[in-house]
Amino acid sequence: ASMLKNMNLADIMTGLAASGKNAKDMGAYKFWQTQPVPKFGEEGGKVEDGPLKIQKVEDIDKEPQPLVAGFEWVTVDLMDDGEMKEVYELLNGHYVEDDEAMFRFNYIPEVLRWAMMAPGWQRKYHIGVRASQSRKLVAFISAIPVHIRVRDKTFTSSEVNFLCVHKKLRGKRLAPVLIKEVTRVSNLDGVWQGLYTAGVVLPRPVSTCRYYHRALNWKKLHACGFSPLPAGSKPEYQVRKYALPETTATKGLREMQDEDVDAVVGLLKRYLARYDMAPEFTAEEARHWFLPKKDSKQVIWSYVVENNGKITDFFSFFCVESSIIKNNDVLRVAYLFYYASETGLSEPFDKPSLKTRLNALINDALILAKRAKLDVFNALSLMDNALFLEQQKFGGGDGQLHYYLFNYRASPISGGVDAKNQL
Ligand code: MYA
Repeated sequence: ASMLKNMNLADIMTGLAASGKNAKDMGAYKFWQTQPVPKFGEEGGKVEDGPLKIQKVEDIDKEPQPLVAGFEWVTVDLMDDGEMKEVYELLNGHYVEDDEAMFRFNYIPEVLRWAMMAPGWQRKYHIGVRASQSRKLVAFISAIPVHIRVRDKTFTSSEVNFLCVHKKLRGKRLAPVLIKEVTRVSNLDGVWQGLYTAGVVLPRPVSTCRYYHRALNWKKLHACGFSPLPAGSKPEYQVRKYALPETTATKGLREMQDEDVDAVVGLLKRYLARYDMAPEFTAEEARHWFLPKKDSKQVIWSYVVENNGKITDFFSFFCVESSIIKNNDVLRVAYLFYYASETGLSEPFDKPSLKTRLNALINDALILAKRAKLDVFNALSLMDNALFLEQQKFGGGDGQLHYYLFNYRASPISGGVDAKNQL
């Protein structure tokens, strides 16, 4: 998880945008240097991909580490509206902010349910810490199981997200205790690998992506401080620059439905095979991640292109709000999720055709996101996004998203990573 906004020109010029501004020496990572993760300054050259540390379930502690006096472990019941609200409120007040504390993620219960109750979820992975006296929820960490492929090897891994410590308890080394607890629970289930993202630099990213933003509602983005007015430009010019047509252009484009699930899974599997690292979806998982729930606030939008009865293309985006801290309003932010196109699978591979096709699809995605009243469309520098970011008027953001694997050594990953983990 990482919170970013459009970068000012000043930062580009001073090089503030360059990677590694948060990096420390390995010795300064008092916790992370004890964990089975690759270290900075280690190896290079060819190594075989695989686990760093092999353990047995019988050797794993049956009980959590004790917490400092006054606090206790709980598992949170996200089926219970009251407990869901407690997680929502902890994150709404204390989760990820941008560097200047202008925005903070606002993960509404519908999004939290989508993200943490995916197929295979178990309550024991919704780990909280409560103050014993007041019963207040003061810290949280979660995981869901994912099947992740790194080159030719696929393994189950715990995708860890929503690590959060109340602002008043920061800097007390509670985060390492939470991380060890989610590791222990995973290990007892025979899961030995982890997958996670963070805006901060830790030992050692498998891949680093940059966020790009495409304004849909430039006036609002400017008013709340997200998008600066470029030097020498006028607001009317920016509004005109980001204007979009009312209707989509791709022939055969329609909302994805339940009966498309198998075709989408097949198309995605073949398309994602192009990348070094990607998730593998079962039909059940694809149904969960891509089909909107019609009975609650919409979180996910998915579309397919059908021509002559065949699904040739697919794209999806989800919405996570961010609170605008100064005025109690929210930004509705679209995040490009997975996509796939037969055009990218033609033999021989025809990059100009894929570029044309992706530009058409993403332009339609922008139109649909605007129609859904979303304010900005985010995409990362992963998958084939380089083919459309510039043409679709995305601009670089002011930070990065680092992808990490726990207990897995992988030689450098190029291209695609798990777009889901940007949540
Ligand atoms: S990323 C989103 C993280 N959340 C936020 O940024 C919300 C706002 N911030 C906070 O709530 C706190 O500042 C947090 C740290 C909780 C982040 N990932 O307790 P401390 C290391 C991993 O004194 P606090 C997400 O959710 C830091 O380098 N480690 O610090 C994915 C230092 O270690 P070292 C982090 O500020 C999470 C230690 O913690 C992160 O009070 C994936 C300091 O602890 C971070 N984002 O609390 C977790 N930030 O001394 C890993 C700081 O070594 C999962 N630290 O430098 C690993 C896989 C586990 C499963 C394995 C299965 C087998």
